[in-house]
Amino acid sequence: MADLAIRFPQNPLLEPADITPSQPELTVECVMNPGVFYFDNKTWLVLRIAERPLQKEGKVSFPVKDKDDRIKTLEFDKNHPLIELTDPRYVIYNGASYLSTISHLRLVCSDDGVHFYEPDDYPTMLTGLGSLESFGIEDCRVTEINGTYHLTFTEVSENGVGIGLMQTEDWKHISRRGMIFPPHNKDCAIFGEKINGKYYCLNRPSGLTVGGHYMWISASEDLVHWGEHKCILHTRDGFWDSERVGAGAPPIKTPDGWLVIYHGADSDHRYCLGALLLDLNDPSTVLSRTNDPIMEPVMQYEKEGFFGNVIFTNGHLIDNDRIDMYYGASDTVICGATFSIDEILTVLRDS
Ligand code: MAN
Repeated sequence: MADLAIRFPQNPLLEPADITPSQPELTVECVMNPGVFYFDNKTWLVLRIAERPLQKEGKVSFPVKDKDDRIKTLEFDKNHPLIELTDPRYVIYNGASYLSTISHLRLVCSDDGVHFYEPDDYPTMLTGLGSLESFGIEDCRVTEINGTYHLTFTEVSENGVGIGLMQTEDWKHISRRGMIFPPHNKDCAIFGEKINGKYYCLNRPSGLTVGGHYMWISASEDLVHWGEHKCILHTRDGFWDSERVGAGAPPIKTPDGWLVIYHGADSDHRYCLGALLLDLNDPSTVLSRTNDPIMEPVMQYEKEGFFGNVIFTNGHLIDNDRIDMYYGASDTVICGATFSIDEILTVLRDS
């Protein structure tokens, strides 16, 4: 099947050189995986900025936060016998895993959806705080429900990887609601309205021995306490989504059902996007799933970078039939693409 995405001709829209580091001693390595929302007649992105100190010859160094939320740097010899550096995203020392960069979230806005800037009159930086975010916060999804914006994002620390929640109405006062799903869980997308009186979200716990990186759905009365967990989507042997699957942005309501754009990765960590259709009244029922990706890494900026062959999305805006999707390419830059909802639904009807 052909790639259904029409990429923005201006791609990449944002790259590390466009971003001011959060601290003078850090370098921005990646600007990626933005949450997206519409507010005050503008398109806003909640960027994920990944930073580390400038790397010295023969050494590997990375930042973590201490118990007072101050950045400290850990540095090791690259050829230290206890160091493992097989994946650029991680540093393993003496059996303990760290991230090679620390991420924070940064707000930018745009009048045309293509040129983004940090507004002066808003707090634009959200950094990890406390013992559950000492390795940073990542990959924010934004769901607006009746004027309140709900931010779900990955919280990383030596305790594991879980899902945090923040809420705001005006983007000036943001309240932190803490961890809503404990480790290991990520990729949390809240539906934009109640279904049969309850809130729902997609999330992605990971089974360590039995199970896998599968998509789940959970329900809540208050968006903070979640239950009625159900596993709705497995990986598929021999397919492009054979190793992991995870929801993208909040599901899109269509006459056919809830449309979910999701990421799938294979054993080579190649990340593509596919689509799912969930029942409108019972979103734990999967009605259809695309066999082939609807978007694959093909452009140079999607194939090469900090971690190549990755298309990862967690944000979009909807305008009638058009999806304006923003995505991280190769975990390095931010790009945009449009889809037609109708075209995706046609493929789902035939799947
Ligand atoms: C994980 C997450 C994403 C990242 C991909 C590819 O799924 O950390 O943020 O984009 O891996 O590295």
